[in-house]
Amino acid sequence: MGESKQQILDELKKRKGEYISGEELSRRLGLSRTAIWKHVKALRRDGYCISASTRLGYALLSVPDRLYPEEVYAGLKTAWVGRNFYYYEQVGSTNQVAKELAEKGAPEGTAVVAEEQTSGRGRLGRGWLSPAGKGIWLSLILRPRVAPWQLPQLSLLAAVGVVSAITEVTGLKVGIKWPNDILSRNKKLCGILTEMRGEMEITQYVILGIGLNVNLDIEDFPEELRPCSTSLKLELGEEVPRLPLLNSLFYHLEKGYEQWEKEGFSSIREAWKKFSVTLGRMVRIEAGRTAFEGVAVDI
Ligand code: BT5
Repeated sequence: MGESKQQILDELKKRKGEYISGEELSRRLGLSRTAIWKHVKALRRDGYCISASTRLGYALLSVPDRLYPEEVYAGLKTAWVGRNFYYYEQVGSTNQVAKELAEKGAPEGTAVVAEEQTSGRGRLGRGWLSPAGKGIWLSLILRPRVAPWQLPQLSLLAAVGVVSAITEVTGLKVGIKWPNDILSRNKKLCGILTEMRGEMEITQYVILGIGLNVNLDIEDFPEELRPCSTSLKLELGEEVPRLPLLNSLFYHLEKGYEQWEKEGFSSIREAWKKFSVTLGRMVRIEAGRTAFEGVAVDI
């Protein structure tokens, strides 16, 4: 966002809901009244609801539920996750974009977010439905300093982070199905896809992809996904603002990751077990041509 436009937005935000005269804005920011009007029109196009009255001036009535970098930065509670932030209206897959950035040396904690993915990826070549403005479609670049065999722990860590953020922001009780699907009432709310590049014993980067269904309506899902998928809106019966959720997610991912690097897997393991809906149940494990059945008791 241009500097003047951002300054106008900041002034309006300081007194959200109240009118500030065009004259006062122009005096404070050293901009002409015409320039201010031009930027207000641009902000309105971005989705900011700004009332304009010749007598009273301008008032910011509401901020759009968009994951604009300026809005994300304003609520950031992290030291490094999300500080380097790439925002797109539409991409094929945020994991793909993040991978290209990681190859070019993007720092750890770089986040890629898109309002919409046109070819969102699931695991094993499956797809991920990612309609515009309805979810958090996020990829995070990590460069963990651990042995390759420890890397699968990362997706469990991510699942715990997602559950913590959902609980903090909405209070909804959700569970984790092995290894890292987040479920509510047994329906899938969030999926996680980790992709990595490593050579020999050195991991160069990991892309942590998180797809969280926030405000999808039932019609957003194709017929075949409806029985087993859900969104926060469908669970709670009301729209959930995505911005605080994304910031909370960044916070919990950073906290979990730092704890993991410092103390190892034990703390993550305990949290994961607490949220798990798999433990205590009969499970079937298929490994190639053989299969086992039994009760899952631990990880
Ligand atoms: C996953 O795969 O659950 C991992 C999904 C990761 C998506 C994120 S979004 C940001 C980042 N960028 C990407 O391109 N991907 C990541 P899997 O366990 O394979 O589940 C995929 C299956 O879930 C599909 O085959 C569908 O049956 C179902 N599915 C697809 N979209 C869904 C949705 N939005 N909600 C619930 N289920 C869905």
